[in-house]
Amino acid sequence: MTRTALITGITGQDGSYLAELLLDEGYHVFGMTRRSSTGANERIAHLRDRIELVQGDLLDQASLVEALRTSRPREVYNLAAQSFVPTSWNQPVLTGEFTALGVTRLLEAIRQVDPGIRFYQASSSEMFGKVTESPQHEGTPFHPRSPYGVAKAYGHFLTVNYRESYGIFAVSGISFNHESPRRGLEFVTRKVTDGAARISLGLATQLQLGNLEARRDWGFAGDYVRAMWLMLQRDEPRDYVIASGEAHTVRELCEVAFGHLGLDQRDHVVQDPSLIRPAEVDLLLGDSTRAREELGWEPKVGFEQLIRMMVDADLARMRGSRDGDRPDASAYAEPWARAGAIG
Ligand code: G4F
Repeated sequence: MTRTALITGITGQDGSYLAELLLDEGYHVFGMTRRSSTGANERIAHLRDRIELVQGDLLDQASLVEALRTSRPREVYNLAAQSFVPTSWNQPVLTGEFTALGVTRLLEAIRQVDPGIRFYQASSSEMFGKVTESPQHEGTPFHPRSPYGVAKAYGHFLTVNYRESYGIFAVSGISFNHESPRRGLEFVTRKVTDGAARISLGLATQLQLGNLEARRDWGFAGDYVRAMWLMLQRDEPRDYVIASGEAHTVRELCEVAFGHLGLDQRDHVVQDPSLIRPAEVDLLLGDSTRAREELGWEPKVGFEQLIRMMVDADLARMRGSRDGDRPDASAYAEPWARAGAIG
């Protein structure tokens, strides 16, 4: 029998990779989109005739019930959120509505329509925030440093609570930063790879960044969606950290990106104090031993390979390349990033 999945946030980076994976696994894939996000479908344009879109909004309970009734999924992946950390200081209430209460609305809709649905919540390493130990694992205490991190912690605990209260197969995947050529331009990896490509083509001379000493555990989004899927195939629901296990500074990221183009980042990167966050997360480094042992998951793309892939994709996009062997490079213009899209 064909399995059916519903993905919220399908127009985002992770949603598009997950949709590809589920289609490859033979799923009937539904994607939930908000009315306002229907204009930003670049990442799923190549899948449009293989997936079904249903309208729904994490702010609107009735629309979630309707989306579930229409799609009748066996699995629901909640990848939608207000996911850009700096925006969460400017729009803390809206961030809470989407990223925290949206989880309650969706789980309540599941309870109402079909409590047998398996539910994946996209939790975040931002919940660890001001870390108390390194590397961080499933038992590491949370100390979120932004309204976004606080909202994600709520979503995480609510997922655990619905599992414990109602016996729903609900799991939380605590993903560390994951990137790709489909990453929005506001996130630091893509900002750097796009900036380096621009500079190498003579389209710009400088790149303004904030904290160059922040350290992150960066992996490839295509690897991380596989872990999400594997979590819902287990006999028992359990939460997992998804991480590469390597941390690098933003400065190192710049060195790899600019170095790949034969440039020295010191000639181009400029620190802009206005980009420093009110409260920074200095270091995130994940321990994904549980996922590796119980899910048999491991990342395939390493840090330098990932950054070089992103630089090459940005370069190809700017050159107007339509290389068939670089599917990510040609398809993406920039509007969703500039618009600060949800999801
Ligand atoms: O790329 P970032 O904006 O990602 P951040 O804040 O770590 O959050 C991302 O990862 C989380 C998982 O841990 C997700 F939950 C979340 O949704 C998102 O995907 O910033 C990374 C680091 C920060 O320390 C930031 O201060 O890079 C530093 N940084 C330095 N200059 C910058 C910049 N970040 C951005 N976005 N832009 C800069 O110019």
